[in-house]
Amino acid sequence: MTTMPSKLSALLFYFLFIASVYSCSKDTSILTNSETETAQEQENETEEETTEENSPESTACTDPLDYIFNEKEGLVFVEFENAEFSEDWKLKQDGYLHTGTGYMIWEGSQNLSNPGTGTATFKIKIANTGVYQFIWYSAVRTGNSGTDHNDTWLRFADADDFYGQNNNGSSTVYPKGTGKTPNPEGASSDGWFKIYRSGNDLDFKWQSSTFDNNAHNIFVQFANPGIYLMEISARSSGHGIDKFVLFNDSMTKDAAISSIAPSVISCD
Ligand SMILES: [Ca+2]
Repeated sequence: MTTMPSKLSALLFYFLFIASVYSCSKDTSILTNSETETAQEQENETEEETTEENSPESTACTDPLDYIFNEKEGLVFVEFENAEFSEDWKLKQDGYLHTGTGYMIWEGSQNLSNPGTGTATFKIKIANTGVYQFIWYSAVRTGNSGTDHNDTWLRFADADDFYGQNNNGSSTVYPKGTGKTPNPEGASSDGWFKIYRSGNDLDFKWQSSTFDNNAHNIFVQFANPGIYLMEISARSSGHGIDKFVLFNDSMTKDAAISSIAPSVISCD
């Protein structure tokens, strides 16, 4: 065993001590920076997760083509403008009573005999099965006659039944093209009913009738829970539609049309 001169030994010890202190100090500094970054990253991740969790519906539910209107307690209440419309349907917000973001009006050519032009589709999710009455809130916005510019085509092709019935229930009619009879007087084709409002009070009101000069109310039967398609297509120019309801016999017509909360919209 060799012995180091005491002066050299002391110098070496001093050097090692300094190196050690410097090293520790540096490690501490790195650790602190590293911890800060990690904490910042975690904070960012938390913010991102919170944002994603808070807004899945608002980010996913911006396209009207994806909208599903959810029936609740026997009622469906939809703002008519909440669908994808072809270009000749116009959204209006002028001085007529309406709710939501406005009402839609057909400004294209008339399609008095042929449904299928200027279509829009609404997906209705039914939980409570049964028969629902259909009524929309519409207005004559062209001319001064209550019998012109007062109708639009309507079809429920995948429902279990779709028919018109007079007030006392003594007459039931089915759209032409379904194979079911009898059919209404007036225009009907390929499963579509012409749905009109009548009277010379031209402003918005709740009425949906079919069968010329013999008003029949409109009913739809949904036999199973699920999503059904409601289609509209343009007939009269100048017919404005603001909203519609479907309601079953658990509520009155007055209760349905005085609803103020639209059906919850979910998405595909
Ligand atoms: Ca509306």
